[in-house]
Amino acid sequence: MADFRIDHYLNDAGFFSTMADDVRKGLTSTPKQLPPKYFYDGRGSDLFERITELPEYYPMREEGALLNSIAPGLVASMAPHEIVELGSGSCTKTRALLDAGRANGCLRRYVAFDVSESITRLAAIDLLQRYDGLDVHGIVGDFLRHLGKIPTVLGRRLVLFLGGTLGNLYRDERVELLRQIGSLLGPDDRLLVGVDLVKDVKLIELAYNDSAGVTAAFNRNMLSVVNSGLDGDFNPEAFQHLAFFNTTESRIEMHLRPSTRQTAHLRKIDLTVVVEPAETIWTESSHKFTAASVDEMLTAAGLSLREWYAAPKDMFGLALAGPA
Ligand code: AVJ
Repeated sequence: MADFRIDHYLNDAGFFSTMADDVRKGLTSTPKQLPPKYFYDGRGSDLFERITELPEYYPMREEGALLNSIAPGLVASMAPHEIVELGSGSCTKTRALLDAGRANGCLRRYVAFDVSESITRLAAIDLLQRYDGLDVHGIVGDFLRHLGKIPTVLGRRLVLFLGGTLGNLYRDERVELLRQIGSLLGPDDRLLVGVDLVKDVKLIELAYNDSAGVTAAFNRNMLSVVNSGLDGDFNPEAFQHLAFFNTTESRIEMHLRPSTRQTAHLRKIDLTVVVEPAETIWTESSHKFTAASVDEMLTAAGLSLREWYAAPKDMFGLALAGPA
């Protein structure tokens, strides 16, 4: 009988206190900012799923196609006993690897690690039904704080960090997180990281300014998340969605800009926030890479690039890394 469990490390009290600290710090600094992890409540995770289906949003499709093409070879070459996925979300792309793992007969366990409890539960139950005999272990946590909660290794391990999520972090945070992930790897274990690549700026900007307005709704939803977490009264509709490529920093920035001066009260932390039309709340940075910048970043984190896979026209990249 396959094993199934979900462990929660984001209890309400802990979630509340980190959110209280993050929001107070972010909204009292200049420029005002909020961490992108607060996009992903139930509604935000649904909106993100819808983003991945948009015609303009290429990263998910490109990564999915690339994964499908490399999965059999990758699984054959290392025959992982377990796959640990950070930021697993709905796990749909992962199925290419799970299918290959099942065909190969090596795979015993899948560990899904995500901030969203609802999506992790749904995904885990779906996988249990699809993959007879596969142990499925969900961890609801924040990968910047709870990596240590990943169960002890069961054999050869393949860690996945897909979707370009690493690009949400800044250089020092990326290197630090990669270093921590590296500490979960034995000599024969591997890490597969998905990164969006530098390309024509118009294509990148379109992916974050879709014509159906889903990305705008996703961006504004962060204010609803803050409202419900901290008993606030932001009016999300009063904010305009802004997304542009910052060439110097090689990243998409998403912001919320009020059309008129907005005053919000966050009662649970007794904070009044005034946002002027001349300023924004910076909600996300999504860094774009090159093969060379990925190689350099892995090396800085004590890892080494073992294989580089790129989608046609360098639309997206997957880096397979191992301990240096
Ligand atoms: C989940 C961080 C990879 O940066 O493309 C999508 C999030 N934000 N549209 C990305 C996102 C707006 C996404 N990542």
